[in-house]
Amino acid sequence: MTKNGQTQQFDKAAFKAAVEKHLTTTYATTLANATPRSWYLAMGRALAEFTTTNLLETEKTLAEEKARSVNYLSLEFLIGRLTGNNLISMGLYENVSQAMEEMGLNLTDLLEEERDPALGNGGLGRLAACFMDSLAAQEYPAVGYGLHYEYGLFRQSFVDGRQEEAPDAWRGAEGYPWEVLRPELTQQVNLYGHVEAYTDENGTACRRWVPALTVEGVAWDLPIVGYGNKSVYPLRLWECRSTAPFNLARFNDGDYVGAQFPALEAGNVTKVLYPNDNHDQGKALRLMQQYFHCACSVADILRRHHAAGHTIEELAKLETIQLNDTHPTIAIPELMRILLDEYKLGWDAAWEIASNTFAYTNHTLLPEALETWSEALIQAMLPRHMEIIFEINHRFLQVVEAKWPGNNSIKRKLSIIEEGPQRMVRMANLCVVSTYAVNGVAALHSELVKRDLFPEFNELFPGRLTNVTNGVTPRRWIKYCNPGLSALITEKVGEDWPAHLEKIAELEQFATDADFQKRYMAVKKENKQRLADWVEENMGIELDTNAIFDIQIKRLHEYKRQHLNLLHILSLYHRLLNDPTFDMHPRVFFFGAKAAPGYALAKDIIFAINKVAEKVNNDPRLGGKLKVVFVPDYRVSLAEILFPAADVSEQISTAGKEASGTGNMKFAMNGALTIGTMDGANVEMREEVGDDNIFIFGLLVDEVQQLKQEGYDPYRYYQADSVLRAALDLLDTDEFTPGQPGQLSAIRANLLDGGDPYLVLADFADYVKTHEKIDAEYRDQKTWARKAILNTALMSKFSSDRSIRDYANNIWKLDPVNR
Ligand code: 26W
Repeated sequence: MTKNGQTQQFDKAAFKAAVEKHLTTTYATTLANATPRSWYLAMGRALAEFTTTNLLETEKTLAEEKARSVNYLSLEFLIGRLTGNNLISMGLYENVSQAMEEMGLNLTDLLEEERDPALGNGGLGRLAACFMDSLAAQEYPAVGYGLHYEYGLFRQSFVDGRQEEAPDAWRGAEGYPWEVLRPELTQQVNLYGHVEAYTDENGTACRRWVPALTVEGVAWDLPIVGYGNKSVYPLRLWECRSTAPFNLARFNDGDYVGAQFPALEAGNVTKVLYPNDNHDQGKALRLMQQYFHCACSVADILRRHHAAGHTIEELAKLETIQLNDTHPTIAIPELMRILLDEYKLGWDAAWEIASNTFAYTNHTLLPEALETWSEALIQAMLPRHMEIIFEINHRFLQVVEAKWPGNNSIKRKLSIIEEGPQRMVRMANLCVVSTYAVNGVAALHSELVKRDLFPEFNELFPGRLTNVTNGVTPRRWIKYCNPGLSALITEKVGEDWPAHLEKIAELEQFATDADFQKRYMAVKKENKQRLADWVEENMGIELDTNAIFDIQIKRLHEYKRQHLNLLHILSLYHRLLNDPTFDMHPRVFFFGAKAAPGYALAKDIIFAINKVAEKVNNDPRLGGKLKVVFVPDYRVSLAEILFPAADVSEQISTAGKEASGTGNMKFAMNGALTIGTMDGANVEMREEVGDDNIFIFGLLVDEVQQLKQEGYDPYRYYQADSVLRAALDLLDTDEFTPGQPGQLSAIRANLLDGGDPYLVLADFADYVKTHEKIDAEYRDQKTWARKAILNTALMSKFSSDRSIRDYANNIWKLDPVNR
């Protein structure tokens, strides 16, 4: 531990004194009155003193070194609890545990006092958090830019099986101990108003934005601590405050304030995270969040750039801006506006800089998730940006004309503006046109981006579209969440695997070692017990850890097919009750998932699973063979208990729909075997572990497309398969909702009469058959252990350290700066 740069100055007595000082002076608590929560807060603040100092010093070094940096712009950073993770990165876990022990406190208990900062919805936000961790661990200069939402993703509870949402005040009344306010970084952000033409002192015709409203962006920094080094990078989150008093004369003048002026207070902009995942709602307040985020971030990037002594012409050389999906796209016209209107650069000079500064990551192919904004909305809120978007499009369409002369249908397809009764701005098209690199997030996904989503762009801009396969941080997702497995790995491969995951490949030689298998499976058993204890304590359901723990945790979405999993459970239920020859190893099916509050079918699926769980868990006829557990309020801190406890990982999306998935990687690292489709990163996981060590089923992407083209008829499968029919028909009875038949019918109706858009029925039979194979193989514990070990050993490709190196080498051209 001492070789870690951040630990060397650890002075236990001074640390204990600092904790006590924060307890009394920061949190106004006496030693006698201190609660576990106040101890946790005081400890957090004492630790944050180290990281704040290192953060400022890292900033200084990077400015002095004139280092090129990446700016990661994301509307979401699903960081999870910071205290435990930062202790590991600082190399202080043992020291602090001991210090607290001496004060009569248990570190593990204190860590439970921290609320999850849930500043993201799911995969995209969690990826951003893993990437920040890997940037810092490898010392690639970086700043993460996001929003300081007052309320994170809603808290979920179940009332009679139905999802209810409650606000998530993640900071608590006392504030979050790890965040530091940076008042000197405050930015002004303009909104609404009009554009005016004027002639400058040189007689040049210029344009400028005359805004109607100004709000303030206040910066909060969270420390991203480099594992085993001295670098600390900021995750800079902007909070919107209304400037008081803002320009009342303009504010009250109807000429300035358009008819669409929203009845909202400026202070509301960063109130709450939008809870949609993969579905674009097009709400004005969301556009305002996006612009607010971009305006603050771009201004801060330029401030840093100039503070380090660089000229604006050098921007693309020293800074790159990665757009995490299209959500921060408005940063592109924002930078163009500043270059044109404030720096007075000509269009070509400005475009040269902007288009060489931005890169864009695409995270989804689902048409309903591809963002478009109405021209009218942008025109009203950001009139100058709308002009600039038109100009970008105008020039781009000339390039299209040169490549495909006279071809209007290609122009219509590629245009940034979608024509129609309501003209819309296509943010993905704007990104592809205006960035120097576009990447998908897994090999298959990136191929589909090129082949199906943007084929003409790929022809027009050869080499721009590429792939960077996602990854996850082994610090949080193995070392922190699975201490038992970590100790075992360290014993076999040495202690530096968390920073060099290639090292775990050395475990392969122990896959057939009987003693190692036993110890590996004993760790799995302990982790299953930890989960079982949580379930018993929080849900009152008793579980047997000899059962197969089969887990599906991810946002609730039709394409992710939790209802396929449900149909399988119903088929088991049916067979256990009706087929005396049917035998199965006991199994517990776990679910964790939040549904977007407006997504009715997703909520119906949650309700159905909960109702089936209620019945199944209490039905003595099943002999305890089948249990269903839907953990409420699935979040990062619960994921940390669930991943290590899994025997089977459910990755069952319709082929072509899941861009990558990252939970799939966390499960496999922790020794769960995957049942999955040939989708997203499952494809590459199969390449790594080999076909024998993963359970692949279902239609391939091309088969899905072909079946749809031929005219898919779900009834055909319903009629041909009696097990499927029985499972589906159970949904139309009152078996799970006694006295109230029809309560679960919406799911059946969607699959049969709604056309089954995600081919659940087409994949059902193969899915069931593959689960039978899992059942058989689990009974041979030695074989299972070997396969589980191989999954851990062969996952090194999926460290987010590798993903970040791919970005740094192939896209950003970024070098590490060691402190
Ligand atoms: C505008 C509404 C909206 C909100 C969120 C549209 C799209 C999103 C995200 C892009 C959805 C998302 O989280 N996508 C997931 O990104 C992960 C990280 O790359 C992938 O692993 C998942 O496959 C992908 O679904």
